[in-house]
Amino acid sequence: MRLERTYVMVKPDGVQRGLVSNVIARFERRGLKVVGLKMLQIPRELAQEHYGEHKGKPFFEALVGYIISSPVVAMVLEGKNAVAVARDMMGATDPQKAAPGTIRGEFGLDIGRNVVHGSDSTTSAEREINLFFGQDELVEYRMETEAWIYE
Ligand code: D4T
Repeated sequence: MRLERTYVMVKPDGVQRGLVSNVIARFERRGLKVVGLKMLQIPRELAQEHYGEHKGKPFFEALVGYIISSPVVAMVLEGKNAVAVARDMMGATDPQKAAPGTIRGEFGLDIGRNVVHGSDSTTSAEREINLFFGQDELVEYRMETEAWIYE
């Protein structure tokens, strides 16, 4: 049985600050399986599509400018309840409100530099995975640790 998938991205500030390995390590340690992984510089059109729901909001242009300003690391993670689990691990959108121990709660101070992105629903996850990854870039494989992560 294939478990839930989510789209996660280390944003430009996370890459520039050398936090990529730390962020990925947290998800791996939790038991989420990396099934897609790549670095890219997001084209403006893709950024506008990704953040389409925020079009027209006062922070939209700054948000798009920030996300295309430097490379990001995009990944697809798979696991039981992956969408909610990854969001919980990231903490609140505003790092000032993110709980200590979460990614944003440890690494961020400003909502416009919040280090990571994670899909907020399974519907968004499917949309975002298809925006950033081709089917040939995603892998299906079994990890021997699965029996020790899941009952
Ligand atoms: P992302 O999509 O980046 O993972 O963030 P969230 O899912 O946690 O939060 P969101 O969609 O509400 O916001 C998207 C993105 O916009 C930035 N932002 C948001 C901002 O700069 N100013 C704001 O007032 C808000 C609400 C931060 C995350």
